Amino acid sequence: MTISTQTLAGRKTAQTPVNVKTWTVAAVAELYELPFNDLLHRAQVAHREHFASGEIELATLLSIKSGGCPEDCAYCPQAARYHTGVKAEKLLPLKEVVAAATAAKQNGATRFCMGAAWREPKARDIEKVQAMVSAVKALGLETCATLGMLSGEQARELKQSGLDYYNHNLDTAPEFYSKIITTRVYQERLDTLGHVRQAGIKVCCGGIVGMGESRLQRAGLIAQLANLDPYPESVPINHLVKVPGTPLHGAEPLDPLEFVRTIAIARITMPRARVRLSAGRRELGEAVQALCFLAGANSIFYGDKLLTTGNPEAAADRALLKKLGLTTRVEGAGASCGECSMPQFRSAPSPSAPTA
Ligand code: SAM
Ligand code: DTB
Ligand code: SF4
Repeated sequence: MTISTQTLAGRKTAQTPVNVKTWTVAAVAELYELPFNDLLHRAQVAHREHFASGEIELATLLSIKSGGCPEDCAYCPQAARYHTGVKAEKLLPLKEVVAAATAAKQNGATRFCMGAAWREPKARDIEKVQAMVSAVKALGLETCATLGMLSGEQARELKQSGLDYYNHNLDTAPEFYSKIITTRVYQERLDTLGHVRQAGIKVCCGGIVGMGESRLQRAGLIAQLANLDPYPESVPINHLVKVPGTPLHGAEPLDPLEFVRTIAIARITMPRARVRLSAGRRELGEAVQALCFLAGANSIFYGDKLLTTGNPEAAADRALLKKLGLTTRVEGAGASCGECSMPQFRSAPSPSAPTA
């Protein structure tokens, strides 16, 4: 367990988090019951203690292998068994990945996430992804991959090639999980997270809200994440994107303020984590996203596409960040300014920058 001892004006740097307490589901559920303003105030205090509150990380996603997945995740447009119009493609060639990462960097992203629609990668896949990770890292970007379940050996191989983060979500509470996925069990997800952590790769782990789960089950997901020891460095909170053809296409709408509450509770329970406002931003609109930033979200996927679904246009995101007076992380993975230990920031990328 790593504990950051560096402080600056009372702020700790955002390093590998440490669990200072265990969260019961009941304690998380109590946070959901707080008056909205009190909840957001607590989230703001937690956020400002550990981060510059107006600083947002821009990460760009690329689907390096789309569609044809054998799994049955009820939300996912890439599962072969659902008729969603997503075609099964081969792994992208290295040069296409490098071109996309180069464009992402030019557009102001500092983190590049490569996603593959696999249950788990094969040995030959890992070799190819290793080459992609090394090449993206050489551009000066932080690297992240999400490839499905990993063995300990595969995690170590990815670490050797320079992988900074591995994204593998718990997705929902253990009690609700079997309603969403039957082709792999919760424990297999925890095992992969253990392999990633053991290999020394930073953990990016979160879930999806709005799949028909109860508030208590949302609390159950957050408690699971917050009790990982240490809790993840990076926590994507996805709002379900309802894709025609998937079993969850007709899911009941979620009150957007319940989504904001979930962001705030992720911030309070995992104060040093980068809380990522992930899928579903197009549907949330500007006002709800602004509330999410107020609630402690400090990372977004930036670029016109997520993996297979849409994301706000990069120009619209730049305009939103500017309107809210938010700044973005500069290149150089957590680089400090030289005079202090806080990471460097800049104004929202220039509107004249090319779009992704
Ligand atoms: N196949 C790998 C896996 O499942 O771990 C990696 C890719 S998978 C698309 C990554 C994550 O995207 C999922 O765990 C889920 O949380 C999120 N996701 C997928 N489809 C989504 C949707 N329709 N709405 C919101 N989040 C979604
Ligand atoms: C995560 O939690 N959300 C991102 C990232 N990790 C890989 C993926 C969202 C996918 C949304 C559906 C799609 O575009 O296919
Ligand atoms: Fe496959 Fe991942 Fe989609 Fe599940 S979420 S169907 S494992 S691509």
